[in-house]
Amino acid sequence: MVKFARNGKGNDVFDDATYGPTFGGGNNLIFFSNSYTKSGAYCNTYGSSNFGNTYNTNGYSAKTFNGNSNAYLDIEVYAREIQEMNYMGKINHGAKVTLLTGAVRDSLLDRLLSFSTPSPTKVPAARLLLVGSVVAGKSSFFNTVSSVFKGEIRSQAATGTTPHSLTTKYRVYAIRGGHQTPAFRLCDTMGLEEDQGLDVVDMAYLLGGHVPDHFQFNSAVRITRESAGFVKDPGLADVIHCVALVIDGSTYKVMSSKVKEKLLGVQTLARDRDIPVHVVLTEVDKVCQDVAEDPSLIFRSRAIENKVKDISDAFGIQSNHVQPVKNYESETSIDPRVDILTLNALRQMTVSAEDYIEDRLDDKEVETDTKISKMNISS
Ligand SMILES: Nc1nc2c(ncn2[C@@H]2O[C@H](COP(=O)(O)OP(=O)(O)OP(=O)(O)O)[C@@H](O)[C@H]2O)c(=O)[nH]1
Ligand SMILES: [Mg+2]
Repeated sequence: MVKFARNGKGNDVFDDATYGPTFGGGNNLIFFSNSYTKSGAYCNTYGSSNFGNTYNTNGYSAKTFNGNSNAYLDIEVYAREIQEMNYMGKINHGAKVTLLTGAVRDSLLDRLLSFSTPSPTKVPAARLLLVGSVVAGKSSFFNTVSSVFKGEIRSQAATGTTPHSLTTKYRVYAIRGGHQTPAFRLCDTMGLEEDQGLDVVDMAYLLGGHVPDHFQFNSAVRITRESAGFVKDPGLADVIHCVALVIDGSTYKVMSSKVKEKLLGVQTLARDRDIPVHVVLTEVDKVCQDVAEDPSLIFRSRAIENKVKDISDAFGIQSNHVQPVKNYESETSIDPRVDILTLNALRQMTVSAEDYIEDRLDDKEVETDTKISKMNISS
């Protein structure tokens, strides 16, 4: 190995439509020129070497390297493509190289920052409800989203491992940070437990937008119309527009059947109201060691593929609505590979929320038209 110092004349390396990757302003090293021909076992690529122009070669010449010949025995050509992550949420084993890079992260972030609901005046922000068992990673998901948008690790919501839900207040979080507040809210709830915590009536009120921000949950007392701050007449802006069932992938197999029933109950309530339901599959780093080491391998992991399939079958949710994520929990700085998974999940949910809001706005227009036509008939 020899190192050539640049002499500062520029064009150290550049791309050229005819020559391909080229080193040196005086074409110190050109590998190709126009086309190549095959001659016996060799390929002549019509490259050339003219050392010493942009690099100080310390007396080495083209002859030293290749005997002044640009004939090759073997040439390998690599195409590097930056493809956006497989939005289908499917494990794509056949995918070539999925680069979970800063560029992809930035483009997803931009999309979410420019997201707006179909009617920003009537519905300023899409409300995404996080529901799941205790310790599923609901509050951590909010913290992760907040970290992604703020560009540094944040831990606004309390998280931790406790026998009963650590989150006891309903919180409707806006993601503040940077220059913009994206047009979605994450609604964090108390964890579902076997014999206490939220029940189906509480959930119906949550979905219907009757529960105010900062509402203090009480495991022993059901939410009623008399509860503090109960929103009696919620509008389209107050209701939930998309439900995310937050499921810890590492403990899903041992999830109690009662909690699972509660989750299925929430799903039924949502479906009865045509509210889209997604799954945010957390703690996938504990499901697959490879993913723990490199989160970009998430869509290549057989273990995670199986987990997505199990959950998709058990809940009857299409697999592209089951989003594996890795929450920030002990990291000290953000990682584009983790950010992309989070942003991808959010993108899926906001798209579904958008569809739901659009449908409801259409319903309202039909209602108004019907009322007007009835008034015309009666007058
Ligand atoms: N390794 C790993 N740990 C996680 C992940 N998500 C959450 N955790 C950890 O799991 C624990 C519980 O997370 P929380 O976010 O508090 O869970 P929660 O669903 O809000 O729980 P409650 O509010 O108690 O119902 C915390 O110790 C987190 O650090 C993840 O993706 N990977
Ligand atoms: Mg919590």
